[in-house]
Amino acid sequence: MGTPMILTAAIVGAEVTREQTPHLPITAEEIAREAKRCRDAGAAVIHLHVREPDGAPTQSERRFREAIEAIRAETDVIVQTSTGGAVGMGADERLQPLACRPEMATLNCGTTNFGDEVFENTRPMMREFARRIRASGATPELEIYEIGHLDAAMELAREGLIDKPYHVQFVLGIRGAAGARPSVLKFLVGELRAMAGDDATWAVAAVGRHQLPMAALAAEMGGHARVGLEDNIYLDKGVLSEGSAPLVERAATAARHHGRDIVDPPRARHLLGLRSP
Ligand code: KMH
Ligand code: ZN
Repeated sequence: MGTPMILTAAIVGAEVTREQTPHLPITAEEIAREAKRCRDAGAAVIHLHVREPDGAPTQSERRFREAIEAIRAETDVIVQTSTGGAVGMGADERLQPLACRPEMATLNCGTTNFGDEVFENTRPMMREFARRIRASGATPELEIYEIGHLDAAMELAREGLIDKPYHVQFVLGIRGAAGARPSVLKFLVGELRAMAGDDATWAVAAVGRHQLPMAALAAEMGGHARVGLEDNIYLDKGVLSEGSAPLVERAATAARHHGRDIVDPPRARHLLGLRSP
């Protein structure tokens, strides 16, 4: 049996539009159907954003509750709600999904360029988000877009605001931030090991055409990976992916090729040390 690998499917996001791809799920029913397809393809975690019926990104508790209930009715995946939302949303707005008591939630570990915009995550915001995520009972996933974000995350650890084991997601290839290059991932993983030893798990979420190659590299390096329409809408050059499930399937195939064992949600819960759902 190979070493376990957790696949996360980011099935909605905040930026992708129906104009870019008709395969983007928007309603709670569409989101739940896609979550089930991704689970069947090998995803253990769904990274969740939600939309208003017109497709606008929202952090509305009501929309999250609808989507989470619909997902729960379909499948047993781990739901990881976004606290990043969309660029320009305020902290309280972004934190609303925690009221739904998700099993996991993202904790963005620093301000970063995000295309031509700025995605704000000041250190006081990070502390507040860490406290609120802990109070909700969710396990944070630390979103790292740059090397300095890793230092900022470890500062949260030293301040006692996050618990071991730390779950780190390297988000690579956002325009204006660290590129999705193998050398960057290898450097970041080395730094993580130097800072946290074996007290951390890591995954990579790479953008656009880098998504599947970087997921395969993560499989080779012993990490975990996130794929899905939030970060990449193409299955092959010029070929839209019909939802996130085909991307999960590709990542799972590559991972098995590297001898990895794709884990189901119960095993992922155990590996990530989540509270009981
Ligand atoms: N939509 C991005 C600005 C997260 O989910 O925590 C932020 C994002 C990160 O997607
Ligand atoms: Zn997100």
